[in-house]
Amino acid sequence: MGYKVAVVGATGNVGREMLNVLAEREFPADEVIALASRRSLGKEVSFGDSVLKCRDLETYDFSQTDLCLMSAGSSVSKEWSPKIGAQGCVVIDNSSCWRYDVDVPLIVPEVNADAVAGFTKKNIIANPNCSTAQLVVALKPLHDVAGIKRVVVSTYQSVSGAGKDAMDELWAQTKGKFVPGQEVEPTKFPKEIAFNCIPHIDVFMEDGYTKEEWKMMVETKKIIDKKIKLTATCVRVPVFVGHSEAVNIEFERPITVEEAREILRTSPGIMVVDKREPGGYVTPCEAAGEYATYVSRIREDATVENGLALWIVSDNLLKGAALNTVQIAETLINRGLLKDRAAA
Ligand code: 11C
Repeated sequence: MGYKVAVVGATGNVGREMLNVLAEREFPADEVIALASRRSLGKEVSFGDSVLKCRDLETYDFSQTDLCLMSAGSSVSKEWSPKIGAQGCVVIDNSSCWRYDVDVPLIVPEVNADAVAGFTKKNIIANPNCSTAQLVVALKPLHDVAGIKRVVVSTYQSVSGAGKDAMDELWAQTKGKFVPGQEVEPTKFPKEIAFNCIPHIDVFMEDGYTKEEWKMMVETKKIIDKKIKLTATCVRVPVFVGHSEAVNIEFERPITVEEAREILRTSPGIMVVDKREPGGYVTPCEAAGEYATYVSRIREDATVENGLALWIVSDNLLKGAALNTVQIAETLINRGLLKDRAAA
C-alpha cells in the first residue's frame, strides 16, 4: 500500500517540480492529486507518464489524504494549512507562513532531520526559503567541525524564484532590447531585470534589510544554531534557474581549505567542484535540473581569524523547494512518522 498525496499549487513553478520529483524518485504514492485555485481548474499538469487534471482546493476533502505538499503562497497556506492539518493530513509547506512558528519544524533533511518529529502539534512542517536551503546544506558540516561565528553572504538569485510571470518578464524584456517597438516595462520587478542586477528581493524592513535577507538570517539560526551571526545582501540577476551565493565564514576554531574540502566532499547533498583553473567551478546553468548543492572556489579568507570563502550554487526550484519538500516526506516515511490512513 502507498500513500495518498495532494499537491496544492500544482500549476506553479514549484508545484510542477514537486510532481516531477515525486515521479522521478518513485515516491510510494498510490494516488497523487493536483489541486489549484478556481482559475486553474481543469488545467492539466504532468506527473511522470500521466497527466493530472487540476481539482479545486476549496472543495477537496483531505480526510483520507496522508500528505499535502503545499506551494501556493503565504496567504493560501495561512488559511488552508491549519484546516488540512486538523483533518489529520500532514502539510509540508513551501511558503514563509509557518517557518518561524515555534510549533512548526523548519527542515532541511541533510541538516536537522531529527527536528521533524515536532510536526505533530499542528501537522505542519515548513520548507525553508530557497536561498537558505542551499546555504545550510554547506554550512552545517563545517559548523560541526569548526563552529561558525559569523557568515557574510551575497546572493545572485534567479528570476524563477519570483514565479513564472517573472521568468516571462526576463524573456520578453531581453527580446525587447533587440526588437524596436517590443520594449517591455518592468512589472514583476522594481527595475529592468534584463542585462541588470537588482539588490532588492521581497519587501523592505525597518532596518533597511529586505525580508529575503532577514529570512536567510532567521532561518539559518533556526535550522543550525541560534548563535550563528549572519548578514546577507540578496540580489536578483538575469538567470532563469539556479541561485548562487558568495559566502565568507568566520569560525571559532582553525579549519584549513583542505579540511573543509574533504568535509564537504563527504557530506550529504553536496558536490565539490573546485579546480583552480578557468571553468573549474559550477555556475547556475550547470546546476539547473540537478539535485545537488555545488560548492566551488573554497579558499582562505585571511581578513579574519579562521576564515574561509566559498561559492555555493543550487537549483532553487529543486533543493530550494520541491526536492527538499519531497525529501522531508521521505524522512517522515523512513522514520515511521507518516500514517497510511487507508491501511489504518
Ligand atoms: C526568491 N527566495 O528567489 C525567493 C523565493 O520565502 O519561499 C522564495 C520565497 C520564500 O524570490
